[in-house]
Amino acid sequence: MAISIPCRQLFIDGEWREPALKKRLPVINPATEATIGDIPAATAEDVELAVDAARRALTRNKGKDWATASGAVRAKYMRAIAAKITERKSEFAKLESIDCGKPLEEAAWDMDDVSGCFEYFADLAEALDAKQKAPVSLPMDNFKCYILKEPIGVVGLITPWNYPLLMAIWKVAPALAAGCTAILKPSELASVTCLELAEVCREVGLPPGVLNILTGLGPEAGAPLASHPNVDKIAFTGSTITGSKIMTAAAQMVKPVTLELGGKSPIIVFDDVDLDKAVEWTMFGCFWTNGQICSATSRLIVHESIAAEFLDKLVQWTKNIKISDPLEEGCKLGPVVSEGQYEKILKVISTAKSEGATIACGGARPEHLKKGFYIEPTIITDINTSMQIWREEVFGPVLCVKTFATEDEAIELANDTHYGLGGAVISQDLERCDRVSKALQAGIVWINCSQPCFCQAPWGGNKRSGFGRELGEGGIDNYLSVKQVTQYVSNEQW
Ligand code: TXE
Repeated sequence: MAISIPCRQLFIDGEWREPALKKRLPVINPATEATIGDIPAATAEDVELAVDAARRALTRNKGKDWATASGAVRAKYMRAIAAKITERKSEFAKLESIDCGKPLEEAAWDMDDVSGCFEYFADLAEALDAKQKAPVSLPMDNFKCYILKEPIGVVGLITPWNYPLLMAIWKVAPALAAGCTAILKPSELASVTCLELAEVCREVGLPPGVLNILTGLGPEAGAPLASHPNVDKIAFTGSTITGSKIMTAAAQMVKPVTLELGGKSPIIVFDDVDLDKAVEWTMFGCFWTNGQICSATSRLIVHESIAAEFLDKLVQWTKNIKISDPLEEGCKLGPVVSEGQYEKILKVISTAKSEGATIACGGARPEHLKKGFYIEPTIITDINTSMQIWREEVFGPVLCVKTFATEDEAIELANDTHYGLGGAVISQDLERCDRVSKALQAGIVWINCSQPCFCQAPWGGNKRSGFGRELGEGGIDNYLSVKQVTQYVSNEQW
């Protein structure tokens, strides 16, 4: 049966709007390479309208605007959105799956996380009511001081394609909870579920302009948003190179940014591990979502005394991963998102081969799949640390392996990277895990696992993986500004 997607327009000021230039972009199912629909392509003119709408929603009528509505009111809308997404979970999951190639089962878990994230930040929106005004104790009696936490204003949210709806919600939910109004610009490679989110916002009656959704290309729709003088903050997840462009644009306006960028995260496996469990987490850490995760632990650093046995098992199990159309029952690995990514990944693998690395398994298109952007899960050994495959983010199902002899050597290898997003350590010695966790230069460290993520815990990286932390209680602070109010309370002349 032919699969198609709903035909939508841009979502501006609570209404569907045709893009100013009437341009549309094809939606390609990466599993079949078939065009299954199209999405509107916004340009600077549409950005202008969306920013205006967001500004009006922020400051519309006294008492009726989003910024000064109570957190409890905002939470009510957010919970309604979460409930609708839960209600339409299987439809959303299917759309996500055909749009970005994610196995249907994984897409369904993402939808649970989407609703969970909205609910979590709805709770924080309510809690904000009690914390919005907080006294500060001063050393002088004739002054009183308090701080006000206020929404930053209109925010631009630019997101990637690997978790299309979830990455959007990581930004939309805290922004709305804080009382900001927003313009979301999802990735042109996977925007379908974000446009469905717009429909949900209409259904629950979210006030017009509070959330505007502009699909389109980065340079045409993302760049004018990042540099817009009336956008008060930009939050971005994506590549380091685009992150740097966005930061440059924001710098012109001295506009705050939070950046969650690429990674090349290590997983260190010590010699005291339960082999089966360690192999499972290693596979999960790198092949989950086809390795298209910013925090994928794509550099395996394994103790030399267990390396041969560990690798043997890892290769055998990896060969058994079911690769198929993501909608097929039991699929564990679908296609990568696009032809561009497919070609980029195969090129990096072929460069590694020509530089002398060994492909222990994978490295090519699976023979049984003639169409679609499929790449076998790939394990690469005989690596030296100057190789591109070891140093650069691949963003595909490619695991690089090196061995180590001592704990210090493992840490040195792990930290020898420009990135600093994630890291994992696998060992039964918890004191060692604790030591290694402290030594790793990363924003997220997993002990005896890799990749589990909870919206209650802060997320973000160091070095060229960006800065700022999303999620967790502090996640809402990304969208709040702090105002100091100091009052002179004495009758004496100052
Ligand atoms: O990313 P981009 P792409 C990495 C991964 C991947 C590479 C390229 O290594 O291979 O990036 O993917 C918007 N001004 N990650 O090209 O360009 C764009 O439209 C404003 C890691 O898809 O970073 C999209 O909405 N916006 C990553 C968003 O930026 C611009 C997830 C991300 O796209 C813009 C995705 C511009 N000039 C890719 N140019 C992660 N950290 O999770 C593009 N965009």
